[in-house]
Amino acid sequence: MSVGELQKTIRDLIAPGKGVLAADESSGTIAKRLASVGVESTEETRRAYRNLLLTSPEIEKYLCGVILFEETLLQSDDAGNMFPALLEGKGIVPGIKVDKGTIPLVGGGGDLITQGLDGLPDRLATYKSQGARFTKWREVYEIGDENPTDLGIQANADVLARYAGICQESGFVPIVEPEVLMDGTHSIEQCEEVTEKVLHAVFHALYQHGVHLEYMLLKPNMILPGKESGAPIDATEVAERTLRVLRRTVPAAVPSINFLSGGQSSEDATKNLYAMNISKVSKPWVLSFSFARALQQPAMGIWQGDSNNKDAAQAAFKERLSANSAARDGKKN
Ligand code: 5MM
Repeated sequence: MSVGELQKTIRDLIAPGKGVLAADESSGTIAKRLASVGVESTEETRRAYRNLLLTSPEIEKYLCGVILFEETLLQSDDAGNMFPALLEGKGIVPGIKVDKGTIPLVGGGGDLITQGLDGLPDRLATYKSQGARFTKWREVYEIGDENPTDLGIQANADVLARYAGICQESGFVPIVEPEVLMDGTHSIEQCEEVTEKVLHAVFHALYQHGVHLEYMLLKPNMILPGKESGAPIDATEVAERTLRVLRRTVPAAVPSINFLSGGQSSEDATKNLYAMNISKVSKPWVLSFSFARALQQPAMGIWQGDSNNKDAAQAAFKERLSANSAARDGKKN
C-alpha cells in the first residue's frame, strides 16, 4: 500500500470550500435521466452531457473531485482532451465508480447486495493507467416492514469493507457509500434507526478488514422522512438527527463525510448541508457533498440535449456548485 499516494489524494479531496460531483451514473441510470429531458442515451449524448458539466467555467473553485463512470474515463471533451486529464489539469481529482450494481441477496428477504469484487484488483490497475485516483462503491438499503434484515446489514457491510481494503491496497482512496434509500413511506425516526444500525455494521466491518479510516471518505444518506410519507423536511431536524447518528457511529479518524442527495430537491439538499455545518454540535469530520442529482438536475433540465442551451445550463450548474460550496463551509451563498 502506498501511504504517500493515499495521503496526497485525501489532502486533495478535503480542500476547503470544495466537494465532489458524482457523475458516475451507470448506463441504465443515465439513460433514465436523459430520457426525463427527452434525450436518447447514446455514447455521444452521454459524452456531450458530461462535456457540458466538466468544461463548465470555474468548476475548480467548487470541486475537488469528480466520480466518473467507466465509459467516461475513455472519452474526451469537445477540444479532444481526455476527461481525466482535463480534470487533473484543473486540479480536480478524477475518481471511478467500481461497483457493478445490485442483485437480490439470497436469503436476504428482499434486501439487495452489490456485485463487482471479482477481478477488482485487475480493473483498478486499468483505471489507474487511465488516470483515476479514487473509487466509489454503493450498497443500497430499502426500508420496509422487515427490511433491511440483519443478514442484509451484515453482508453489505462486509462487501463494503472488502472493497475499501482492496482499493487502499492498490493506492486508491475509497468512497464508502451505504445508502439507506429515501423512497418509501417510512418515518424520519425509522430512517434514523436503520441508518444507525447500518453505519455501526459498516464501521465494525471496516475495522475487522483492516481498512485505514484515515484514507477513506464516507458517503452516507442524510436522515430524512420517506419520500412518499408526506412528512415535510425540516433542515434543523435533519441536521440534528443526522449528526446524532454520525457522532454515534463514525470514528473521528475519518477525514470527510460527503453526503449523497438521494432524491431530495436541490434546495433541500443544500439547506440540510448548511444546517449541519452551522450546528453547534461538535463534529470532528469535514461535512461536504458528493451529490449527483442535487447538483445536476437544474442544468440537465435546461440543456435538454440542445447545444444552444449550454451556457444557461452551465450557469445553473455553477449556481448549485457555488451554493453547496458555501453550505459546506457553513456560509450563506
Ligand atoms: C445515490 O447515488 C449516488 C449519489 O447520487 P444522488 O446525489 O443523486 O443521490 C450516485 O453517485 C450514484 O451512485 C450514481 O448516480 C450511480 O448510480 P447507479 O445507480 O447508476 O449505479
